[in-house]
Amino acid sequence: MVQITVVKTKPYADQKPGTSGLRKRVTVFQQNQHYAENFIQSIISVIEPAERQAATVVVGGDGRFYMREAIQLIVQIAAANGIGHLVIGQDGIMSTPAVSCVIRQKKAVGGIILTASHNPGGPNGDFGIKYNIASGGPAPEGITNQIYEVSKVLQEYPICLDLKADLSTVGTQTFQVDSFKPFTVDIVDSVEAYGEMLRDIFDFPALKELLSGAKHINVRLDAMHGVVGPYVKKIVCEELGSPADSAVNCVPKEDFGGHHPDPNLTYAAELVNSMKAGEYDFGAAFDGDGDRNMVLGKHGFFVNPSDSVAVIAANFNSIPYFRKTGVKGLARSMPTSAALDNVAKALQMQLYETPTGWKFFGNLMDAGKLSLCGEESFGTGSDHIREKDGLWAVLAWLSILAVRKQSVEEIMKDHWHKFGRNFFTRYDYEEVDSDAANKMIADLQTAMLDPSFVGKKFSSGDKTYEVALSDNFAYTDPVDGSVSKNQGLRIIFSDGSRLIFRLSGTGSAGATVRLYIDSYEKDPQKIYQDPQVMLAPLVDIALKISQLQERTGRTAPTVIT
Ligand code: VG1
Ligand code: CO
Repeated sequence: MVQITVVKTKPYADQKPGTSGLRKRVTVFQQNQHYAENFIQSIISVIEPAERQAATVVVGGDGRFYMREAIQLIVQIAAANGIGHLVIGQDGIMSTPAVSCVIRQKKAVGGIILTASHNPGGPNGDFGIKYNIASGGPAPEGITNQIYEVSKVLQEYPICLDLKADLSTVGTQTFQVDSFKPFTVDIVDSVEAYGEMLRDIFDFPALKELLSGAKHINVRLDAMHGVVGPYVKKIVCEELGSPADSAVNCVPKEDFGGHHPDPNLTYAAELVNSMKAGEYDFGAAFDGDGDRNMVLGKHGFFVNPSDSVAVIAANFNSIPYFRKTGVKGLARSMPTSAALDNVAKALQMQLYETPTGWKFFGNLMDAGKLSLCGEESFGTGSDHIREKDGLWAVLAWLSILAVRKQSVEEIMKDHWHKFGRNFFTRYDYEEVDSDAANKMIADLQTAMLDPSFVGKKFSSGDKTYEVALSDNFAYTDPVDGSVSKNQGLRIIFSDGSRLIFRLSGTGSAGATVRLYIDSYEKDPQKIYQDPQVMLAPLVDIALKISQLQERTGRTAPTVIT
């Protein structure tokens, strides 16, 4: 019989979940007494006590430093709160999309994901905890607010200090916990359920032919030492026959080899460089927890994520899942370029524009209004689960290559010809002084919301843009009517070009300022231009209006996408 101890604690004021979970430096979790315990208890507190004995909760993480300790705390605290059943990935490993899949498959009440996603790891890096609900999707604001409210007043939590689960062996462990029904912990293979799901979505024989048949293409997949390594190895290499050396950095590491596990042109430079020689036809990288993807063509031809989801939408017939279910609607986050809107118009599909963060897509999917969506931040996915899904996006692209028998570059260029091109760039200024960033945004908002701002003209070089609309984006969920305000400052010019400013909700130190620029061009003479050249006047105008450089002391962004 395992005893329950009630531990006295003091609440923390800073456990408000951000865009996707609570993210802090590892040292914050380690050095503050009961910091992780408090947050875990706050999550479990939102599960109705009457439901707990019959409840299943899924637990998994991206393998980063401190994950194992956190999982043991979850086991001990869940048991002491009367949760009946946990399902945990072997060695704690489970990608974010796989957790979403397993929550749905097991009809769990929710899942806890140990990850700070694309943020660096290791003893001096970041740690994070996300909570997903029964649909498999990230907890919506209503729930994260409840978690936050509990965390601000928490005085004690129950814990089974003597309980320790063996995470390494697949199988069921049963514990007798004081006054409750037996508590069971199921350790499951990290890949199996997810792999099975993909087999139902895609045409595996066709993908196998593409990757290992007589006329196969060569791919290079970079797991960046994140969680997706075992999934790529098992599914793409073992099952679809891609050579073992086509997948690199596939062993999850606690510190991601010292890098940012962030699939963009800056942090996935190793992949970009290895693609340049032209040895590979297709390349992809994933983030720490496996929900993001970056797609590259031969010689490193870059597919912007905003274009990626538009291409998948335009070619949905290449994917058996969509042929079966049809495409019920499309969606993108507000800062994502309007490339998807053009496809929606052409195919006469409904297009939803949501705030940043995957949690806003869930209700639309549950209501049968949305099948395919994406974010500019390298997130692409569908209603097969309720998270963005890196490997799914890669198999979606490979399915299109298999059907069209064209290169990534040909498919992309053909798309721009047909639909026109949305030139898009995002500038990230990381770890800026918080006060300076907040003040810049506040002052910009004051200036932008002044009625005289609409109609103002801004020029750079020979380009002039006139403001047609400026606001702080607010979203009313069409399904439950909930309203989310302050989701980003946007300036829309009369030609449809957009400037967007927002502060990141996933950083762990200081503030990250994001500037997004989207501008449409349909002139076939201009669609192959370099986005940085095309967008230079708008960048210039954005920096002028916001005085970003003067206010933050940054002359250049940390990352350009
Ligand atoms: C960022 C991205 C957002 C994404 C979120 C979580 O949020 O902009 O599009 O959904 O990260 O992605 P923010 O608030 O920093 O801009 V993940 O892969 O880090 O869970
Ligand atoms: Co992620």
